[in-house]
Amino acid sequence: MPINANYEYMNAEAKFLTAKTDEEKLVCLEEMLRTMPKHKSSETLSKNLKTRYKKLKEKLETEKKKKKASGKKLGIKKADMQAVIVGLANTGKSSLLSCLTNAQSQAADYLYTTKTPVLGTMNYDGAKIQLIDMPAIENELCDLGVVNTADTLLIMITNTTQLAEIEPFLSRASKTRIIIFNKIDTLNESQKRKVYANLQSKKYNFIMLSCKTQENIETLKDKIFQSFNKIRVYTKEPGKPVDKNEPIILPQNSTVKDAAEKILHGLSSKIKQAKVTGPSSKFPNQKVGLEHILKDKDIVEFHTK
Ligand SMILES: Nc1nc2c(ncn2[C@@H]2O[C@H](COP(=O)(O)OP(=O)(O)OP(=O)(O)O)[C@@H](O)[C@H]2O)c(=O)[nH]1
Ligand SMILES: [Mg+2]
Repeated sequence: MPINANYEYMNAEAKFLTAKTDEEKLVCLEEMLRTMPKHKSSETLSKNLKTRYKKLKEKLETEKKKKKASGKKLGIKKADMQAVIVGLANTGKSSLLSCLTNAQSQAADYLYTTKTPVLGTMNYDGAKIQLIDMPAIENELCDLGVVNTADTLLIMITNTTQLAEIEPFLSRASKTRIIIFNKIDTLNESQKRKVYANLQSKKYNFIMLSCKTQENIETLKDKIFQSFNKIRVYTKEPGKPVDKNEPIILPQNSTVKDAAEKILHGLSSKIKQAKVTGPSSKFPNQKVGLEHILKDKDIVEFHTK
């Protein structure tokens, strides 16, 4: 059908036919619609082009939405206590996750091994702490949304100069930070002293360790738990042994009443007194009132009479 197409239209059509991506095709279709002759005999063509344009645009928009959603899907369900391991490539983030949790995150001696966040749970005498190993922070695969919402940042370095490189990525992230200097097995005593003095002078909350030899890993676990300002309280039924697997996690300075409320949900008024054994008690099985302030690792026995 002769539509007396002009040069511009022919050119756009040629481009359309050789376009490789949908995005390119969409641009060409736009151009064809704009330059096509507008008269009676070209109405069908115009209709066809418009339909194709609309369909292609819709397809691209759905793809875009899907991509966005997959970023959100990573959207890890946040636990009560969550810490994220961040740092430059190859510093040992994935090795640390494997040291602290049962999760296995692939570790290797090349850059950008980790491509998506990997979750693990650190069991700290029954307290479950969620740890997330992230792709290297300078890599675009690193989802800063996850980093920004974590309670505690574990900033992993193997050289103190890396801190300045990491900082720009953390402008919106948690203020609770633990600097972890890894791979101390590769340093001699004098090098270690220098690193220590440097981090100390900046008043960082820091620790120097080795994922390879496990040196100081246990101390790091203590530090991570302390960063949340929570306490573990173990409850016990009269005459039964204490269950060390399921502590109640409470904010620091919580009382016996708070602990009762957490397990009895509104029925805490039934508790008349409690017996406490542990750091907050003067002696084992000390009888205390509901306003008694608990400490980490206390064992509480509730009495309704
Ligand atoms: N000598 C020594 N090597 C370590 C230590 N921790 C990790 N490595 C090694 O360092 C390399 C990198 O470790 P990864 O755990 O993959 O590092 P990563 O930070 O997760 O790396 P990306 O995911 O690429 O950002 C591996 O070859 C590890 O075996 C350590 O304490 N000492
Ligand atoms: Mg990794």
